[in-house]
Amino acid sequence: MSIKKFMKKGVALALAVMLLGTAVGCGSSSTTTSEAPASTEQTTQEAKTEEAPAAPVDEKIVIGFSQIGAESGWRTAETESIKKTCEEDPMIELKFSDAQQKQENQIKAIRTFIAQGVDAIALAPVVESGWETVFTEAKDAGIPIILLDRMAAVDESLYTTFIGSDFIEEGRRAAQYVIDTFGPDAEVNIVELQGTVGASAATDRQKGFADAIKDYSGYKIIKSQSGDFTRAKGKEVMEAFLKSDGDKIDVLYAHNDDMALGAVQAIEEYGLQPGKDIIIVGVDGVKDAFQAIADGKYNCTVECNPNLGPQLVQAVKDLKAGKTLEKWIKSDEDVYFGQKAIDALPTRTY
Ligand code: GZL
Repeated sequence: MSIKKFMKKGVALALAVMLLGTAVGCGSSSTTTSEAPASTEQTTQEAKTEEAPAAPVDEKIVIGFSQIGAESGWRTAETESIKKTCEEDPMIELKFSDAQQKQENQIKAIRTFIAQGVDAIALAPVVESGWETVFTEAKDAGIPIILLDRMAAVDESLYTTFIGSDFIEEGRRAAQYVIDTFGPDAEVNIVELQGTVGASAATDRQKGFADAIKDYSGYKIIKSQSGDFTRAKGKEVMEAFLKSDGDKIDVLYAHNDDMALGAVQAIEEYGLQPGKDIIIVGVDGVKDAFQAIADGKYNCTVECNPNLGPQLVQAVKDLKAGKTLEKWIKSDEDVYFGQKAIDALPTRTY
């Protein structure tokens, strides 16, 4: 049931309760004032029976969630967080759709959710563009859209809130690790594995990193290409980088750990030592990156929190309760390298 319909039903019920309550209230005010107060429990019980029945508690909140796919460990962790949070909450029903990395599948899923009259639509938009029409359809149907972990390039009026990270800051943090490692006056050749072309996580991580190194003339990005956020593609693209620039490469900056971990394999097969001959910085904070740091094959991971289930469910409940949400519900994150990463490894959840 959409929130709009629920609100109408709720209003009708409230009116009924008021009319009923008034009728009962008129009768009861004479009886309750005349009777000696019973025990608290009994009074409470009497008070309850005099009130109209509460709204039915079995009204589940239905969330339609269009997930991008399962391209990385981070993505899988996000899916698990959302499914687990919903499964554990008796007030929530989750309708889940896996788009297999295709925007057209996400658009189809959104239209299905609209037809089903869900209370809210959650979407991790695979790319930023192409959402205007279907978001307008959801708005016309009175169904709020909650963006998860990536942004959509639409007017703010077409979505309720964005729950996710500051990707520009993540890119900046990755660059800061490199600057702290080599020093501001060093000559540093960097190769960059970009995420999915058109995804806000890729666009902004690239921007944040580039902005942070622009004042250091010795820092040069000598190659930059998309590895589509996957290990396989990250390995393939790194093989090409090594073929063209092998011994010139000082640093690999990857928009996610999965691509960087694929690149670690390529670097080893090429005959260099990942983490030593080539310094490696990724984003996400997946457990395998922490393990690679502990193994001396990786240097730094900038955390990006995928555990958005609790924030999503809370946001939908707040919406249903008529609350106004912040336009951006930002995730708190950290940067891990060296002994700090090794110490955190046993506690990592994804
Ligand atoms: C970030 C998310 C990105 C991750 C990747 O919020 O969109 O997509 O960094 C994932 O691992 O593929």
